[in-house]
Amino acid sequence: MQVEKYKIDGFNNEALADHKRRFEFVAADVANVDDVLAKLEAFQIAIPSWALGTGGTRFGRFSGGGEPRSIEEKIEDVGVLHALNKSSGAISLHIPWDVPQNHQAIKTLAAQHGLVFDAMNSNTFQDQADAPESYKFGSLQHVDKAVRDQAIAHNIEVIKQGVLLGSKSLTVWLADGSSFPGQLNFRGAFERTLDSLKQIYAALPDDWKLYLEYKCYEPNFYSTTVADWGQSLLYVTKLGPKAYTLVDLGHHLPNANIEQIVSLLLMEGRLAGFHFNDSKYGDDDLTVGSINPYQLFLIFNELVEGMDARGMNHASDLGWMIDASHNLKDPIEDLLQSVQAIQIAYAQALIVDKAALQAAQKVSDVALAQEILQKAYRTDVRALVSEASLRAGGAIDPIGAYRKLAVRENLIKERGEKTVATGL
Ligand code: RM4
Ligand code: MN
Ligand code: MN
Repeated sequence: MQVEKYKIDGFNNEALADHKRRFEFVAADVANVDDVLAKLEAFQIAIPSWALGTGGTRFGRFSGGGEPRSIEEKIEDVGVLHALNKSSGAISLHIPWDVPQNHQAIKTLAAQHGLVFDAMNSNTFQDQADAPESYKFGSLQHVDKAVRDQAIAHNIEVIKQGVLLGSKSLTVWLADGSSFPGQLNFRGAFERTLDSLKQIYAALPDDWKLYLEYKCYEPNFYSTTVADWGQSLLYVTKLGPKAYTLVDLGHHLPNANIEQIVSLLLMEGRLAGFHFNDSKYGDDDLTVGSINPYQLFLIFNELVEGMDARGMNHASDLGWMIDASHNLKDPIEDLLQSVQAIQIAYAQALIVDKAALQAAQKVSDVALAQEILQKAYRTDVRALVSEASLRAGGAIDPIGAYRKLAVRENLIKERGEKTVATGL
């Protein structure tokens, strides 16, 4: 299904007067408002193909109605998101959950919805029915060369699929590690993993990047072979200039200072980009901004500051992706909320008075520095985000429009009440 522009316009007309009043109120206080709006309009956040169905936990899965049954329907759902917010212009595929059969047809369909293909994700954390080797004891780290070779070949196959779709990056997340002390020789596991990664890296086209994600625990509970940003950085430094460290917000130990990690990775030119989500306890994959929006703002503050220091393009020089799964909510509504939370944090970071902050830092005026950051954080920038969406042809209030236009009801009519998407 497609959300027609005239329907969005109709919805916007009703909300326009109220929106204008709120927009003018906040815009009056923002010196660089046109610059902020242009940056917000340019900023696109990729949607992972596995987030469009209702995610499960290890205890169960409660599928919702009208879930996409195929890669084509997943593209349509991202198309719905993008039509409403004009900021979800890319899709990130997980192989083998979503394997395209006809790449040209898939590319054309995506283009019809204004979408491109973002990073490709390999999967060596689940066994596939037709695969001879098992990943029970790891993939790229495995002691058995036959298993490593299978995992390497899979990653190279994912690159090939991505080339056909116009993607430019491969994200490698490894479940590899150990669950009990003594199970693994850490140095041996590192060396085997590095060797496997080198073989994958060698298959990367010149204009591709390899994103190496880290995660402190789970599914292994004692050690993870790419456990933290230091370990990821060690691998990518040894691999070469096309390898970068990917930060997934949920992959840290509690209370980690993620904004500092981001700042230093950027300084070293090794930050790949993000998997956005939020969490309370572990890798909870909750809606972005639902638990700790202040942390998200602080991360964006470092991103904007660090990218500007290196003269980087905010929209295109890093990979931006949501990595969340929705156990309770309508996945499309949840993704709309996540994208909006990212835009809010980004807009707030853009309106930080950087000159004043630097001046306060120079004289160690701690209280003033805090005031400057919190002034931006406490500004209600939602009308700026709405204005950017409106100017780009999207909805003033994407979730309101989604509900008013009864998109889910229509999807259920089209696809049925009992459909199950591939994914987690
Ligand atoms: C992992 C990690 C990966 C994602 C899988 C589904 O925890 O975040 O990026 O692909 O989950
Ligand atoms: Mn992730
Ligand atoms: Mn994760």
